[in-house]
Formats: sequence, structure tokens, C-alpha cells
Amino acid sequence: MEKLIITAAIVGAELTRGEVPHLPLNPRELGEAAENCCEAGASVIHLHVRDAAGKPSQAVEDFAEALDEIRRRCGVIVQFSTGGAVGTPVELRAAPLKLAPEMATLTTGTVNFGNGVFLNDPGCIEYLAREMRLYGVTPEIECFDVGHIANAVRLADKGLIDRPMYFDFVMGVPGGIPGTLEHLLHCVHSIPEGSRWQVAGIGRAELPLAVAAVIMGGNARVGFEDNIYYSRGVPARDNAQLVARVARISREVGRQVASPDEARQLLGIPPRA
Ligand code: KMH
Ligand code: ZN
Repeated sequence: MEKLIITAAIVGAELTRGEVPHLPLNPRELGEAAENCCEAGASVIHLHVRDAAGKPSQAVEDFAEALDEIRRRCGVIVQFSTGGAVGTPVELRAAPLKLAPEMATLTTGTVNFGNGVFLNDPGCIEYLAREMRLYGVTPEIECFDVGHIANAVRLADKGLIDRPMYFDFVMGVPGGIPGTLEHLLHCVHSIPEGSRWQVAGIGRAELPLAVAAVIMGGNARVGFEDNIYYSRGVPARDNAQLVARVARISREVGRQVASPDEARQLLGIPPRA
């Protein structure tokens, strides 16, 4: 089996310090969290950023500062969020792509997101795909529901994204596909041959789906954006604790964990100078 790629989603756009007192927010905290996750086995950091007040931001300068902090500390692949927060206009979501991160997310469909709507109409998806192509950014296809897989295939057929695609099944968002093994199997069987995939289970679905990915040959995303607990009722100490557990389980069952450079090779991302 290929080595396991672990992505750490270290902050997200929804959580607050009220919910997680040790949530990394400013560039220095994001840099430290990324470095610790990288040491624990993560090869990709899924990055959202916040403004000085701790609110979700898609400002280019906020992404630039966090990117510098992370790159100064470790060689992890930095994947920008183009999802932002519910309601962020698509031009703002796309703006940080001009920094040419190695990777960024590309959600290929609309989904109810708790009480809100995470809007990704066809024009918005194509715009983000074109901007990624313009800046040489490798997309990770975010699928919050099964129809999003078919939308991604259509984008590839139109030549807007390259094959093989890298899918991330985000499972367990209220409004999206539930975080069950049956649904994961359906997603895995629905992607084109030769694609790679990852699963991001939300809340209590995080660990069982990550373990399933380890043994099925997929990849796993963990971190505060998706889940803040280590076990039932026990808050995770930090993002790295969640990463370290998946890395440990993977090695225990005989699957090695990819370094950032090994992940670049698997994902077709050019090596960093
Ligand atoms: N915050 C969610 C509404 C992404 O990062 O690309 C969207 C999200 C997806 O987190
Ligand atoms: Zn995100």
C-alpha cells in the first residue's frame, strides 16, 4: 500500500476560543501547530486563517503571514482553504490563491452546513478551478455529498482540473453525507479509477473513518476543524495529539506514514526548492 498522507485541519472557520481555549489563531500559533503536527506525522496542513480579532479571514495578507510562519518552521505542504466561512463571497475565497500555495481546496457542490448554506454553484466552482490552474495550485476536491463527485468528474472532462484527482470526502457535516462506513464505501467506489482519496470525518466520525482509510489504502484528515475531542467527553490536547494517534495506528497495522516530500510525489506536486 502507498504510504499514508495525513492532513491536519488545525483551525477551520467556525470554532471559537470559547469552545476551544487553546485553538491556534494568530500566525505564530498556526506556525507552531503546523510544526507540531508535521513532527507528529502530518504531511499536509489544511489552512484557514483569522484576522486580528480572531474572526475568519480570506485576506491575502493574513494567509501570507501564516504561510511564512509555517514555511519558516517546517516543510509541510500548505493547503489553503478556498471554502472560507459560510457566506464568504467567491472572489474573497479565491484571493489568497495569488500566493500560489502548493494546494488548495475545491468544493464541487453546494451543501447545507448546519443552519447555513455552503454555496458552490457551477460558476463559482469553475471560477475557483480556473484560478487554481492560473496560479499552478493543486486542488483537493472536497465532497460534502455524493453528487459532488460527479461534478468533479465533469470539471475534469471539461479540462478544468487534471486527472488523477485527489478527493476528500468530508463526512458528517449536518446537511451533508453522514459519516458512516457504508457511505464511505459508496464514495470510494464512485471515484474514477486511479484517483486518490482522503476522508475527513466530522466529530465522532473522525477516528473510525480515519482508521477505515488507513486499512483501505485511502488517506486521513484530522484536527480541530473537524473534531475537538480525543475520546468521548475528553477534549484533545492539541491538533498534534490527533495526528499522532492516526500515525501510530497506521504504523501498527503495517502502513508507513508519508513525509511531506513523499506526499508531494504521491500527489504530483513538484518538489520544493
Ligand atoms: N468552513 C466551511 C464552510 C474548505 O475549507 O474548503 C467550508 C470549508 C471548506 O471549510
Ligand atoms: Zn476547511
